[in-house]
Formats: sequence, C-alpha cells, structure tokens
Amino acid sequence: MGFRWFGEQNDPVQLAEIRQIPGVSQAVTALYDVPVGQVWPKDRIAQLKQAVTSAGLGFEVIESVNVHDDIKTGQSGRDQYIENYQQTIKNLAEAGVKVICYNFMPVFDWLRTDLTYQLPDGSNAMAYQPEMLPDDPNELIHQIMSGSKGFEMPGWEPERLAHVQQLFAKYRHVDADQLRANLKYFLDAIMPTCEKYDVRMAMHPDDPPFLLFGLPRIYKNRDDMLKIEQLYESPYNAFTICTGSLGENPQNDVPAIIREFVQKDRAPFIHARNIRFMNQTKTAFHESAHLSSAGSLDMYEIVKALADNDYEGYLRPDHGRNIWGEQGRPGYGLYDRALGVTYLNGLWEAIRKNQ
Ligand SMILES: [Mn+2]
Repeated sequence: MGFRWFGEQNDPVQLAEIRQIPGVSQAVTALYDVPVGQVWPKDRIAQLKQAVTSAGLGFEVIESVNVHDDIKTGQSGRDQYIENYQQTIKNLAEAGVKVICYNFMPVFDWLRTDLTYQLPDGSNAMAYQPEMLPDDPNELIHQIMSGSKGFEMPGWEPERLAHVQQLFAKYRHVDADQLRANLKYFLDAIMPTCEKYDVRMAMHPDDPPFLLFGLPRIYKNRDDMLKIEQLYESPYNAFTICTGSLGENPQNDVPAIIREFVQKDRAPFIHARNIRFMNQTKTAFHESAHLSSAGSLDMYEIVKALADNDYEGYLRPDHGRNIWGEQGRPGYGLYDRALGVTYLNGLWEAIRKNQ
C-alpha cells in the first residue's frame, strides 16, 4: 500500500504523517521540478529516496515520469527525449524503483471543471460537469489555476500551458492511430531498457476517459488496453488501473478489467478511488469518499477482484475529499485518503479471511 506524496516543498502532508497511517509502506512520489523531457539527476533521486526511506517508507513506485509532447506528437526532437527517458529509467532502477507510472494523454494530464466542489456534508472534492467546460481551453486553464489554492498541479505546469495554442497545434494532425503509433515508437525504444533494469512501465488511463477539445485519447477502456498491450508484448509494458478514471465511463466494468489484467500480470499499480455520478446520463461526476455507498463504484467488487487473484502489486488510495477543515491539495488531502487506506485494508482483510 502506497500513498502519493508531492515532496517537501510542495505538499502540506508530511512523510511522518504518512508513516502513521496503518498499513502504508510506500511513498509514491516524483521529482516534480525536473522539467518534462530532462534526465532525472542521480543525486536528486538519491536525496528524494533518502527522505522517503529515513521516514520509514519504501521508494519503489514513481508517479510520474512525464513524457515530453514531442514524443507524444512524434516530432523530430523525440529521439533525444527518449534517450533522456531511458537514462531516467536507469537512474531510478539504480535507486531501487520497480514501477514507473506515466501517461500518454495529449495536452492535459487530467481534467476537472471544479477543484473544490462543495458536498452536502461540508467537505469538498473535485468534480467534472460537461456544461461547465468552457469552449476555450485557455479559460479552462484559468479555472484550474484559480481553483488550485496556489499549489502547482502536476500536468498543469504554467510554463508549459502558457503555450497551449502551440501545444494544440502540435496535436492537430495527431489522431488516435497516430498517437498509438507514437506510443509504439516510444515503447519499442524504452522496453529493452526496462527489461534489462527490471522497471515496469504502468500507463495511467485517460482522465476523464472520453474525448474533449477534439484531442485523441487511447486509454479509455478495455479495448484500448488490448491495443496498447499488443504494441509491445512484455510484462514491462503494463498498466496503472485507476478505478476512478476508468469508472468515469459507466460502460467500463472496472472489476472485470482488474481481473483480466491482474491475471495476465499487466497491472503492477492500482489507483483505488470512488466517484459519484451527478446526473441521470452519468456524464457528470464528483469524486467521493472511498466507501462504496458514498459513490457509484462497488469498491468491494474492486478489492475482491484483486484479492481473488492474489494481487501482489502496488496499490494506493487515489483522490479523496478535503474534510475536517483541511486546506490540502485538491484531491490529495491527508485525512480522506487515510480513511480510504483503512477502508481498503478492511475490505482486503475481510475478503482474504473468507477465501
Ligand atoms: Mn489515478
């Protein structure tokens, strides 16, 4: 069980607090200040590892090493960025890292229309309502920045999004097939490094898993996963299964996806969270407490899918609400995620003892 941590400078949650959550043994973290595309320096990795391990936590999962837009769009500069990525994989492997979470989403890593949506119990959480989505991506960027309470949001780096028009222009001729081809080019290049150094790449689904702003999306559902799997047949070409992201499309049978890909050993990393649909058509949702009854996903079935298959990979609670007056990062406060850990562990223990 891991817990995401954004680093000493950028996270009000302390490693010492994470250490006290029953059952948490890993910090899931990253070097957030290394610009996308650059090599992660060994000494900075060593420093981060030292901070994590001296707090009594493991340093085996990195989230994320982001992929440069030139790789995603297949620009001529991509080979240098791929070489840098290979070096980062090597550097992380030498520090004992086993799994790297990454994504192949165009322009926006994730997308919500409200970062502090008020829930009836007085807590707040992130929400997505299609009618609140502006036509102009610049306006959305403004919406996200002004809701972020001053925290830098991964995937929403102001220096990168300052050029959002150019970014969109880069993707203009990239459809889903082309994006997949660019992913294949990337995987073909890095997989031998991953196999040699025993680091598994775990791709995160598109969040939300449907088309927005005309941008292509290639990890929305099971069919997409099968296509990605075929791009490079190896246990090192694997997935992060994010129950919330996939669950945002009601067509996705999340427990079935978990069963299938855990059985095939293609899911070394799980993000567990719940969402609640806000309308009849299930196109709007807010994030919720992890409890099944608090949302639209059946967390019992999700944990059972893992337990039934003797899951031995990494798992972390994903986004929670901000509760008890906490002014935490949107989605990443301490308290609700800690409650999520306890609930997930309770489900796990009960299911395992009943097997
Ligand atoms: Mn996730």
